[in-house]
Amino acid sequence: MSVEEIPTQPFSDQKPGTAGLRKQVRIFQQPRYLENFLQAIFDCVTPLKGSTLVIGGDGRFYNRQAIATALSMAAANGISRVIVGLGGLLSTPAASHLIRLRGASGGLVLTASHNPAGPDGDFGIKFNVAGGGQAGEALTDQIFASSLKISRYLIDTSINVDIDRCGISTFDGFSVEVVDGLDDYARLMQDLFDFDAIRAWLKAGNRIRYDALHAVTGPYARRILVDQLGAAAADVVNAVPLEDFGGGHPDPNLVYARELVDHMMAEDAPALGAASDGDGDRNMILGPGLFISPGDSLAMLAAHLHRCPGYRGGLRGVARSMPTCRAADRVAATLGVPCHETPTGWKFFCNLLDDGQITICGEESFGTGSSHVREKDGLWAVLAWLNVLAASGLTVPELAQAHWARFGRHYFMRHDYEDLSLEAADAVMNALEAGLPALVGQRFDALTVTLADNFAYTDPVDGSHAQRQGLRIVFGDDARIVLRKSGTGTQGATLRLYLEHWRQDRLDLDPPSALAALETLAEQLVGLKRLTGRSGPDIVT
Ligand code: G16
Repeated sequence: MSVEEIPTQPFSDQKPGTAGLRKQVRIFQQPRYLENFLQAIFDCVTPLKGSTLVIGGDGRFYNRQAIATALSMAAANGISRVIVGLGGLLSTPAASHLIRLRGASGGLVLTASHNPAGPDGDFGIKFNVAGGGQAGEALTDQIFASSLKISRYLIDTSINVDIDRCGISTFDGFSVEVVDGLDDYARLMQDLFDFDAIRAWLKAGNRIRYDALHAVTGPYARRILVDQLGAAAADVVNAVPLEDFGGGHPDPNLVYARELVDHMMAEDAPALGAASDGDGDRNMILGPGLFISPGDSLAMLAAHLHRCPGYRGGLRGVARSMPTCRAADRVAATLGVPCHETPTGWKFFCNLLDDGQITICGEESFGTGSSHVREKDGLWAVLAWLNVLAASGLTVPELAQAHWARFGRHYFMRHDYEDLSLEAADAVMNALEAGLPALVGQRFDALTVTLADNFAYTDPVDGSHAQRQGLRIVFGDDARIVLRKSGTGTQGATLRLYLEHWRQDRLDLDPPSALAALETLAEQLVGLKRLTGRSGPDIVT
């Protein structure tokens, strides 16, 4: 071992956002940029010394270089063992699982999630703590503070490991174990779901179409859906992970997974359509001719999860992020379990999961997960749906119709205004916030504002406070308009407008028409188009 201490100067822009540090690749490629951020982590997270660290990423461009640097710096910073995914690949949920399974003190998850990849795309680093969850606000603040005063980093360039072969490489006081992350993850899924029932369901002629969007879940889906469950190999598409995700945008939604959507809207659509994102934590679910919104998917899974072996004991509680529609709240109320409303960001679910207060949680941004790991989990959601369909004998449209008939339907849409200047985005937020108090009690046709505020959250486990988490205008149980600034973009600012309208009288509308009146009201109250000068949103999901 030959540890070098390299002098450096701080960068001012290494503040982690909603899910770690996400930047354009070329920013990460600046000399010392990656090293500084990694050193800031090693300096803050002292339990890493002498213990185990997991490293893996979604395989995007720069993954391999970043892993090589991280290994050299881990060795120099006194970490005793690093577990790396074969080829540098680990889906985000598989990394979370590996951290838990191997009792690691933390993990580096190298991903910019659903953001495009390649030399002109994005890269990112998340630090996950022991237990598998994302670093909380306090730790990320410390890491940022440390990045601002960094003056040196430690590196041992003699560490050279072939990450394309499973096995253990030993150095003086340091070792690197390369593991096939698929094995452990597939075993976990087998413990949670009834693979026999799913196999029989597929054998009976039900088909699935799974689109991995050329990102990390391809090999996982092939192993589990094709090899273990018997789906046709041709039904798992875009399954080879590529460094640039095939030039696409690996975000499983109605816009970026268009090919899958078209397939599922066609005459001979299979029984279930699904896609996952760059790092495998997001999911999109479709039935023949029907898109299941993430908020509905959370609610429907919450209502049926007891059909899966890993959840036979029922749910302890449910949680959803604030902008996510309130469909899950109704299911939780019927089950007699609590439903928590948290700020956007999976890290806010982790304390509730660790404390055993919830079993399932989800977000409107196509994230669903459970207590099995501390990240959202795309393939888990797909397997949960498959298990529920196999066990209930219902089709996706039958299950959805029955759910809405029982609970009513939460029509939901999100409008994204991307690449705004920070000033323009702040001006919209500030203008709305200033007007919120005056809105309470006002009536707009059949809707009356019952609450209008900037959402704040007190963590019931550790008492920590998160303030200014998004502006919401609530019309009782009937409707909501929510506006928040994205925490994951890498260019300018993105504003997200969320529209939700609960209807019991009409269950068969298409969301744009069900939400047309609320959309007009949102423009009247928020004035996004007026204040930004845009003619409409860039993306509607
Ligand atoms: C990340 C977080 C999610 C969060 C999402 C929100 O997702 O992990 O918990 O819901 O960001 O993004 P935004 O702030 O842009 O609305 P991911 O999949 O990008 O890691």
